[in-house]
Amino acid sequence: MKFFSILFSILMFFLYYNPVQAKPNFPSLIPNGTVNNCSNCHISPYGSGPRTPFGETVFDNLSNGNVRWDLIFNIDSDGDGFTNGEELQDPEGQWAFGQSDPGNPSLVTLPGDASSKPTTSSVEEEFANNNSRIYPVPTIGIINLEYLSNYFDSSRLELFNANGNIVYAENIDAKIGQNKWTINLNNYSLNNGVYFLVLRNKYYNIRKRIVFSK
Ligand SMILES: [Ca+2]
Repeated sequence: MKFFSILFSILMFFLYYNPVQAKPNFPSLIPNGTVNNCSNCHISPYGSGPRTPFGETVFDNLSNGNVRWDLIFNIDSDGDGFTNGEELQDPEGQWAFGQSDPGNPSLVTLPGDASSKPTTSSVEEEFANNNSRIYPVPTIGIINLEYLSNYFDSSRLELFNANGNIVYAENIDAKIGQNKWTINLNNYSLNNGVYFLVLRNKYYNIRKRIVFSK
């Protein structure tokens, strides 16, 4: 009889113990948290046990049962070169608990695992270059660069002459989605000729040829 009693207890334990449900609210406390659920904060995908570096960051920034996302979005917990916000598709930390998930869930990576990080591959570079255009060519002065970006990031816009010297440079913020920049070449006392406009950030480089003819 005692045997059955113990067996019953064990059955009840497994019936009601669901490690994923043990912390039902945690994934919803960070943007796109349900994409990778417990793996964001724990080494074990079932939650509990040792925390990932991001899990430690979260644990250190809990307030009344909520995660202070505003304090941790700009930290790179796992040291892979990308902030927690960049990995969870909210690079500017604008998301708040209760809002729908930001950005593109299919691009979410693990903020607590340095081997999981956003794509900086030739695929991303090809995407950026295939989804960008420069016009008009040739130009008498005004030049427009339009491009589609999968990521928010600070970028460097540089104009090179045919000899490879930088004749103009500017730091800009690329946003997720369509971007457009306009430059008036007449403001920089340039000679007629061929120039190259390069936009680069840590995800991709876009390189476009310009013909300037006043
Ligand atoms: Ca990171």
